[in-house]
Amino acid sequence: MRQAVEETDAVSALASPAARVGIGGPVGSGKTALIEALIPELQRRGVDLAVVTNDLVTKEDAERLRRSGLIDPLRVSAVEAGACPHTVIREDPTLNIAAGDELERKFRGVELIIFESGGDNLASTFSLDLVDWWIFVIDVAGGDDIPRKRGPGVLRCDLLVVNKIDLAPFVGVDLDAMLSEARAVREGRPILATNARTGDGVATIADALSRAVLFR
Ligand SMILES: Nc1nc2c(ncn2[C@@H]2O[C@H](COP(=O)(O)OP(=O)(O)OP(=O)(O)O)[C@@H](O)[C@H]2O)c(=O)[nH]1
Ligand SMILES: [Mg+2]
Repeated sequence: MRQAVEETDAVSALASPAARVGIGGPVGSGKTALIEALIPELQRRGVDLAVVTNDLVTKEDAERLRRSGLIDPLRVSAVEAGACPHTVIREDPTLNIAAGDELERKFRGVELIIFESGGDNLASTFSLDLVDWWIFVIDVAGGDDIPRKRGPGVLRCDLLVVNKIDLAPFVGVDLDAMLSEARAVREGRPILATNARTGDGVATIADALSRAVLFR
C-alpha cells in the first residue's frame, strides 16, 4: 500500500513539475519589486506559485517578500549564495535546484517557482538545468548605454525588462532610443518596459510568462 502511494506520488511529481523561471539583473534594478508586482497579477490568474530568493550572505529579499503579505511566507525560500551570485544560478545551481524541489514537495500542485538571482552584473545568465525560461531586469537609471554594452544577460535572456521607466526624464534618458537599441542588440527577441512600483507593464510580463511556461 505504502509502495503504491509512493509510486503515485512519484508519478504525479513527474507528471506536473512546476515551471521554473529565473529573474536576474544588476543590483537594485527592481527584481524583487517586479516579483512583488507579479505575485498578485499571477494569483489573479489562478497560478499556484512559490519563490526562491538569492542573497549574498543574508535573507533580506526573502524576508521582504514574507513580510509583504502578498504570499504565504512558507512559499518563500532563501538561498544564501555566499559567493559570486551568478555561480549559484549558472556554474553550480545545486542549492537552488534543491530549494525548488523542496517547495514542490511541500506544496503539491505548485505550478510556478520564481528564482530571484542575487544582484549581479551584466554577465549573469541562468543554467537551463535550473530554469525553463528567464528574465533579465535592467533599469533606465543604470544608464541608457546598458543595452549597447551587450552583456550576456541582456543578449541571452528570454525576456529583457527595462524597468523604472518613470525615472527616464529625471536621469536624462531617452526611453524610446534605449528600447530601440535594446531591440537591435537582441535582434528582435522580446523586450518589455515596466514601472514595477506602479505595476505598469507587469500584466504584459505575466502574459509572456504564462504563454512561455504555463502554456495558457
Ligand atoms: N521609481 C522606481 N523605483 C523602482 C522601480 N522598481 C524598483 N524601484 C525601486 O528601486 C529600488 C531597488 O528595487 P529592488 O526591487 O529592491 O531591486 P533588486 O533588483 O531586487 O535589488 P537587489 O536584490 O538588491 O539586487 C527600491 O527602492 C525600489 O522601490 C520602478 O519601476 N520605478
Ligand atoms: Mg532583490
